[in-house]
Amino acid sequence: MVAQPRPAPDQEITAQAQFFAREGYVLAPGLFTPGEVQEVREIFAQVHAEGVPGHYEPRQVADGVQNPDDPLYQYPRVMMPHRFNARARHFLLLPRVADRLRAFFGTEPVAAQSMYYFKPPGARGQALHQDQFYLLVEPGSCVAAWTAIDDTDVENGALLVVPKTNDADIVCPAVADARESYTSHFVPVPEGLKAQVVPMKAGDTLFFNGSLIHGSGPNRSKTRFRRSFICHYAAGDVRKISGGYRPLIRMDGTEYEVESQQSGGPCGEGWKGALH
Ligand SMILES: O=C(O)CCC(=O)C(=O)O
Repeated sequence: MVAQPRPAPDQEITAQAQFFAREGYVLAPGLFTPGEVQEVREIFAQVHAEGVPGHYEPRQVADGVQNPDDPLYQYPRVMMPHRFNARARHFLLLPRVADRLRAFFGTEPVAAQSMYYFKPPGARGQALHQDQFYLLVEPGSCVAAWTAIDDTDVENGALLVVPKTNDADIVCPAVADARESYTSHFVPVPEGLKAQVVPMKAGDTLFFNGSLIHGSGPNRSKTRFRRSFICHYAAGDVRKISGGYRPLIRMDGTEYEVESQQSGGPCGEGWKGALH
């Protein structure tokens, strides 16, 4: 029998929204069915096999480093798959995700970004950072929906979050340790707070606020990938966002045009935001 999505009673979503408002993140277990997880794996195995110019080019690491010994040289992330793959777009706009986002934003959401990380064995992680630094959503902030496509744990580089940093200022990042992180930006953990690992099962979705400090360590497993489908959203009254995320998409699939953000945010006018 094909597994069906678990019904989501209103109380479950209300409890998730309360936790999200307090801690800056919340786990929605089993939001994607095993069949959907398998479909997502297959979509991106095909993307990897065929490549997609401008969105997925093996042998290019995000920060532009060309090192054939780096596992990310063969398995870089896929950027904006909803722009070329109808099923990726379907998963970006999933009604189950939209229901949660409505509760978290308190209004209708719009979609800004999709990504897929393979994170193969031996791959570096992504140093602690804040998504709103890149998206520069105005007013308010963005929310991520990070869906595990494999079980994740400390060994294969599960996501790390710093609870309660959802109200933290967006800071101009320091330089990350390039041995541990393939991205160069690093936001330190504020005094008195701690980063914690969020182990997840394939199909679980972690929602988190755009100010929340989060990231991941390297995949130290010898054999296990740590694949994830990652989407970003803004509240439907958003007026500005970093240019690369436009046009936004309403959850009914129609386009929603907003202005390009001209403010450089906390790093000043030289920084105009970039896809993160
Ligand atoms: O998946 C990861 O390792 C980190 C992803 C992340 O931090 C992000 O998408 O903002």
